Amino acid sequence: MIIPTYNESENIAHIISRTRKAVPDAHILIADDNSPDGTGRLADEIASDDDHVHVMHRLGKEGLGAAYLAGFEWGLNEGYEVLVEMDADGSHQPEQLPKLLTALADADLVLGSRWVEGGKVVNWPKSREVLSRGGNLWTRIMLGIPLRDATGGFRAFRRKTLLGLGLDNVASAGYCFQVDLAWRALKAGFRVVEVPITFIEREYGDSKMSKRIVIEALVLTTIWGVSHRANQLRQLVTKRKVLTS
Ligand SMILES: Nc1nc2c(ncn2[C@@H]2O[C@H](COP(=O)(O)OP(=O)(O)O)[C@@H](O)[C@H]2O)c(=O)[nH]1
Ligand SMILES: [Mg+2]
Repeated sequence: MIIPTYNESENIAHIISRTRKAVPDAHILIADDNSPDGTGRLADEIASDDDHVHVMHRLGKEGLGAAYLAGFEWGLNEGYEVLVEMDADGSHQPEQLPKLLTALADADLVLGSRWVEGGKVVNWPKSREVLSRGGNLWTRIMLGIPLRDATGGFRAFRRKTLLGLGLDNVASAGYCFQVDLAWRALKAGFRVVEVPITFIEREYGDSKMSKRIVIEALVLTTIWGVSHRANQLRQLVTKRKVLTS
């Protein structure tokens, strides 16, 4: 399980202990971007007493996407068969991970989903809900994909799925990193399944969401969508030419 952290000193110990209890066999990698609040040091202390906890110290804040890419590379090199993404702030409940892992038996990628039937958000301001629902609607329309929650970050990948996504040229950093990976999985023909989760807004620490992250997501999904549609149109025109000639 890869847990990216930036200034999560109030959450780190609790999320690790909950995760260890919920899925005792799982190994945890904390991918910390040199948090000024000492999250990395706290993680080191926990790791020194627990051989299932590992810590990756990165040089500085580079965004969620970069931290996950580094974490995936580590996990793939270590030979793990399943790699999981989860936030550190308690929004994703490790107690729900077994449900995701069960679904992975018949899937290549399982998305914890707030917006399928049975999924929920708790304590989210209306503005965040509107942003998430709107962002997902936009993504569905632009990319023509059937996913209800393509921006979420509680996910389980099979090793072969990650290896088939072409991670070398992923450049997106914020939410659209999650959209990017889900879309790549669909385009590569992998089975992507959504499982309802209850997302609980953090009690401690601050969200790192910013206007920049939202704009990045909007701009990139639009560019991807337009070029995808242009490709579809080109293929259609070529097919028609072949048929009429
Ligand atoms: N390593 C790393 N982790 C990050 C970065 N930005 C956010 N995170 C982590 O990603 C997870 C989700 O971020 P959060 O701020 O809670 O986003 P929100 O839930 O959308 O408000 C948390 O565990 C954060 O600590 C970053 O730049 N680097
Ligand atoms: Mg959060």
